[in-house]
Formats: sequence, C-alpha cells, structure tokens
Amino acid sequence: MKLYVYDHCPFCVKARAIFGLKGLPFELVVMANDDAATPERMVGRKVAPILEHDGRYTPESMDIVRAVDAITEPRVLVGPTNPDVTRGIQEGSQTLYRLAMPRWIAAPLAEFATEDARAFFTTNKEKVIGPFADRLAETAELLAAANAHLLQLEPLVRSPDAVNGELSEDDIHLFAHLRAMSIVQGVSYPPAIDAYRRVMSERMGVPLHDDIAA
Ligand SMILES: N[C@@H](CCC(=O)N[C@@H](CS)C(=O)NCC(=O)O)C(=O)O
Repeated sequence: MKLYVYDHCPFCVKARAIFGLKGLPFELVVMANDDAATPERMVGRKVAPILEHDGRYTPESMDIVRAVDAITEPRVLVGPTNPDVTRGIQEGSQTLYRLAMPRWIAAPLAEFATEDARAFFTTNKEKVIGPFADRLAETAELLAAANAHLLQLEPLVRSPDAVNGELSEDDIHLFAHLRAMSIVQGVSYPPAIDAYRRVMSERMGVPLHDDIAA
C-alpha cells in the first residue's frame, strides 16, 4: 500500500496514524505541494491524502482510516466518541491554522522544497487567513488563544493512550490537531495533553514537529 501525503497536512496525519496503530507496513510518498498532476492522475483532483491499494485509489482521510482499520482484525478504533472532543477541536482550528500555515512553508518539509511549492501554498492559504506576515505579527495573541484552547481540551483527555479511555476516531482527529500544532514554538502544553501527544506520536508512527518548530 502506498499513501500519498503532504507532511504538514492534518488529514494526511489521520491516514498515516491508522497504519501505526494497526502495525501495518506502507510506503509513504510526500508529494510536492504544487504537484497537481500526481493526484489528478489518481483521483481526478488535487487532494491529499490518497491511498493506493490493489490498483485502486482512495481519497478522503476517514475513508482511508476506516478501510485500513478493517484490513485486519481486531479493529482498533472501537471506542465511543465524545462530541465535546469534536467541538473542542473545531473551536481551536482557526487559531491553529493562523499559527501553523506561515510556519509550515518556512519549515524543511518535503512538500515545500521548492520556491514554486511554497508560492502555491502561500497564494492559496493567504486567501483564507490573510497575509502570512500579518499572522506572524500576531503570534503573541494567537499563542495566548492556543494555550487557552489547550487548557479547555485538557479535562477531556482521560488517558495518554486514548482520549476517551478506549481508542476511537476521536484519537485520530485529536492527534492530527495536536501534531499540526507542533510546528508552533512556544505553545504551553498542559501535562495531560503533552503526555497524550507524545504517546500517540509513538503509537501512530507520526513524528511531532517539535524539533523544527518556529
Ligand atoms: N476531506 C478531505 C480533505 C483533505 C484536504 O483538504 N487536504 C488538503 C491538504 S491538507 C488538500 O488536499 N488541499 C488541496 C491542495 O492542497 O491544493 C479529507 O479528509 O481527506
């Protein structure tokens, strides 16, 4: 199986995570961010992640997660989900993207190895969050908001091994959110959140970006 991703992409992290939880081997292919031809050849549009399996191509992160979980028994994402986790992640998303997007293009990530790839991302995402320079100038306020958001999330984390005490799709979503946050330097992770993201990073086989955070 081959998984086509961008390293920074939280949806791609979700797809990578299930392979780690299942202990299944796969080949990770990081596409250039401005490479439209590769995804269009596979699924007819520019998107990531895409799973190639038995000559078939599956886009949509959660379709990939569910398909991979079903490949071998026992399934791992069997626990109940908590709507408060979904809500908590949503509430922090705008702050997260405002902090992370300008940092991703400046980081040594394979999808942003060329000037064209960085320009492609910048042009597209500045339409969503405004000029990256303006967002970087707001770092102190955005960090304060991110830290407050993490304090709201902390009581929801029941165990470093599973947000709700038993692995569920919430763990896929929450880890992807926290892994995206890891490109941001200076975030104050409450202890339960920090333990959770570290344990999950190991179990899911998706390294955090702490060492390249800016
Ligand atoms: N619903 C999709 C969303 C995937 C998605 O939006 N991926 C982004 C990358 S993070 C993408 O491919 N954007 C188009 C682009 O980069 O041009 C999923 O869950 O897989």
